[in-house]
Amino acid sequence: MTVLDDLDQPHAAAVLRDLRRELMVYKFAVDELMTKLRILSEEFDFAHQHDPIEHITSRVKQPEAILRKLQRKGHAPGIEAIREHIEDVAGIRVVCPFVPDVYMVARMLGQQDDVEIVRTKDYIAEPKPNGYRSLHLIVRIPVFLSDRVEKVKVEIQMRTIAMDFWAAVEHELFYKYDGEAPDDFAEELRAAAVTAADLDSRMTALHQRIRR
Ligand code: 0O2
Repeated sequence: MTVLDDLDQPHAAAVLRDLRRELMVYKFAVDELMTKLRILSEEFDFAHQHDPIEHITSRVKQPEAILRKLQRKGHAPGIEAIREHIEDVAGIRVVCPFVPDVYMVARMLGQQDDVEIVRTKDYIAEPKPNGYRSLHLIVRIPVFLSDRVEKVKVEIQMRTIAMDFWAAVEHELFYKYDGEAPDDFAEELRAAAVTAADLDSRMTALHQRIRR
């Protein structure tokens, strides 16, 4: 249920069309950041014979999903409310081979003049109670339009391949169970997250041995 359900079909379509137009800047912000990340990946690989990025994905949230989230958080619909309260309209996921790569890529990105780090949540240093690990950055970058410059927030989730595997499977399992998972699930998932963290440590140790 969103505000759209209270409107007749032509009005709902008009609201969605306006919203899609306003949301274009989020796509441009994602495009800019994807280019920055690809440059870091390629240039670092050339200079150091190691690519710190395994792969990158991105998405811009659908207008209906944004309106639902806004409503869930108790805010009236509108672009201003979206800008202020929804920080993951634009999302990028950076998957790295090793844990040190995650922090290095985050640092290299944060050092760029036009990238402002608004907030960092380090779920690698402090995993969530269910075992979820990732480094989350909310960044703000300028998008240069034909008649103005807009500062746009993007959520960047950074994690290793092992963390990504765990998060993807956990999401799939809970989606299937619609949040009503059997009791022993939580403990199993936490244990699997510890195994993934152990795998990360062992792979990083091997990588460091080879580099030496
Ligand atoms: P989706 O469908 O991936 O976008 P917010 O809810 O964004 O207002 P919060 O709760 O502080 O604020 O956000 P947080 O903790 O930074 O997490 C936001 C996103 O991280 C989630 O987005 C997920 O993508 C991911 N995430 C966080 N915790 C977990 C977890 O336990 N398991 C998995 N698989 N992913 C997680 P959304 O909007 O929930 O979902």
